[in-house]
Amino acid sequence: MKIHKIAKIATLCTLFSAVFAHAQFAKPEDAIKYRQSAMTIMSTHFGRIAAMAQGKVPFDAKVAQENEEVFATVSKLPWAAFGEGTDKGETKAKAEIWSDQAKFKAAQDKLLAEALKLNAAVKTGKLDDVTVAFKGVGGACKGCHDNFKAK
Ligand code: ASC
Repeated sequence: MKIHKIAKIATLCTLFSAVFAHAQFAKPEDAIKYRQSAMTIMSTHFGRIAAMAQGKVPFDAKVAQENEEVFATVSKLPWAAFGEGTDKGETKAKAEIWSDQAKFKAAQDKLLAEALKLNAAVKTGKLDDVTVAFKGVGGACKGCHDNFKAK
């Protein structure tokens, strides 16, 4: 395939994905519900790892891995649902999400980086490793909530 043709296809792919991301949700309230649902799933599965890291339930490496797997996947999802016009309604999302998008993006990247460390930690099967990574992820959750989520 000729280079210019590949470039053309790449451009079209970018355009379509941008349009698709915008058209992913029919209504702003759909986006709000979607991102809140994803956060609920994240919290549920992270919470099961947290319980082990905090010594509230016995450590089970397999259970930690299973929960991390769901957390890792779902933690990629909420961000596309913070589009323009989704700042009003049943949401605690602060205006700063849209007025300081670079900072909000950095907070997402921080979470995804910490989630990668949690992935490595659960694979070692060692509670000490999981505990360290758990704190990293928890800190990323809290940091973002402090800046971007209303009380
Ligand atoms: C959770 C959860 C959060 C974060 C946050 C970390 O399990 O539901 O929102 O951790 O409490 O400080």
